[in-house]
Formats: sequence, structure tokens, C-alpha cells
Amino acid sequence: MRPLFMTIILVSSVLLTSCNSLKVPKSVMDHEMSATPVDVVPTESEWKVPDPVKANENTPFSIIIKDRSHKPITSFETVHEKKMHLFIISRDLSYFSHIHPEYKEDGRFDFPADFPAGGDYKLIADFTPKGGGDSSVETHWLHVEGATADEEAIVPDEKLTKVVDGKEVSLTFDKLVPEKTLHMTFSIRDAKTKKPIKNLQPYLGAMGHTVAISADTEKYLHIHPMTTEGNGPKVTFMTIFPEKGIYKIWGQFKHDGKVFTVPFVVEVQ
Ligand SMILES: [Cu+2]
Repeated sequence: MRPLFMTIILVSSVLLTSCNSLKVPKSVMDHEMSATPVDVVPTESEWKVPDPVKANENTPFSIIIKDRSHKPITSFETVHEKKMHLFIISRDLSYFSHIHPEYKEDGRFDFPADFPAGGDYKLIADFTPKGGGDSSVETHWLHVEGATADEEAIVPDEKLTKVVDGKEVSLTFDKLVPEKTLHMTFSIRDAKTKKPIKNLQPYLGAMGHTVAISADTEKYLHIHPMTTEGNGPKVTFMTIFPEKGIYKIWGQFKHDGKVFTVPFVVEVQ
């Protein structure tokens, strides 16, 4: 799996590799409408995966990041407090996990993971080799042995309000169309008292993190808040959906020392 990257100017994307993951550069989020070009270091990866991988067993994995001449890359930027962000999703997007592999040496990151059921999972590694302006993405499909869970249909939510961990979270968009910069806002209040939550805590150096993945798992967008003013109850993100379709979005926020994750499914049309 190879990444595809896009810029705000070239929505049609800067094609660095043959591709199927999409990434909105953080320059989009950091500088509203800025024309900063993306600067992505081309990479390849080698995944060290035990065989077999079984459900509900803690399993060690490694990923080695290399340049295009197959040499390990040994120096990485720290982005949002980590050298690598790694997402694990099931094929039906019902399972989502966000972890931080540990850098060891010679381009190698290690991480343990376990899986709630048998089936296919996609691993998405997001990292920035030293000198890169925007992050590189490497992905890997993994088959996990074990009893499979029933596939969940990926159906757009009728109501974009959910209760998670005692928080009532609503998601709104200024528009929900492809290939245009748009704002999406999470509004967070206490589910019981209905009082707005104004004391969110920074999570990985921002007031929240959002990942969006298309229903076919091919498009990946890691989105940071465009502003970090205040600590809630509203957190606004800016992004571009590359094309029409159904996307699952996971917002992650921290409150009372605990990270909570709220998923939504939307249709971009
Ligand atoms: Cu992360």
C-alpha cells in the first residue's frame, strides 16, 4: 500500500507514489488556506509480523522505515509529541485503535497489539522523516486468525450526536462536500447535566485529534484542530475530503485525564 498526498492548492493531489491513502497536510490545519506546498519524504516499509497472528493475544510487531533506495531512515521529527502515530482498523471500520510505536534503531519501530476478533485489519503508520514538511504514510493489511465478529455495515449516522463516556458529542459541518476546504466542529457537553465542557485537556499537543477513513479504507485523513483557543466545548477542524463517499470519523479528546474516542459515519456528497 502506498500513500497519496494532497495539498490545499492541488486538491487533485501531489502524486508521490502509486497510491491509495490520502493525507491532508498539517499545513492545511496550521495556516488557514495557506499555499504552503507539501514536502513529503518518499518512503517504503518492511513490516515484521509474526505468523500466525491470533485474536486476543498480545503480539509484537515491528515496522522498518526505509528510503526509496531501501536504506533505513534513522531520524524522525517529533510530531504531536510522537515519532510515529499508528492506527489499526478492521476492514468494516468497527474497530479503531490509535497507538504510538516506539523508535528503536535502524529505522525500526516496535509495538505490541491485540485484536478483538479474527479477520482483516489495516495498519496505518503516520510519521515524518527528519526534514519532511508533512508526514509520510505506510500501510499494511494483516490477517488475524480467530472467530470473526459479524461485519458491521458502514451506514451514515442519521443524527450526529453521540454519548461516549458520559460526554454528549455533536458533530457539525459548514458544508459536507468533496474537494473543498471545510470546517467540522465537535461540541462536547456533559451527557447528564447538559453543561458545556470547557476544561478539555490537551491530548498529544492539541485540543483533539481526528482521523477520517473512507468506507473502502483507501483514503486516510489525519486532522488536527485549526485552532486551540479555549478548552472546549467546541473544537473545530479543517480538512478536505478527497472525493464523494462514506467516511468514518473518529474524534479523540481528553477530559479528566482520560482520552475518549467518538466515532461518526458521514456521507460526503
Ligand atoms: Cu498518535
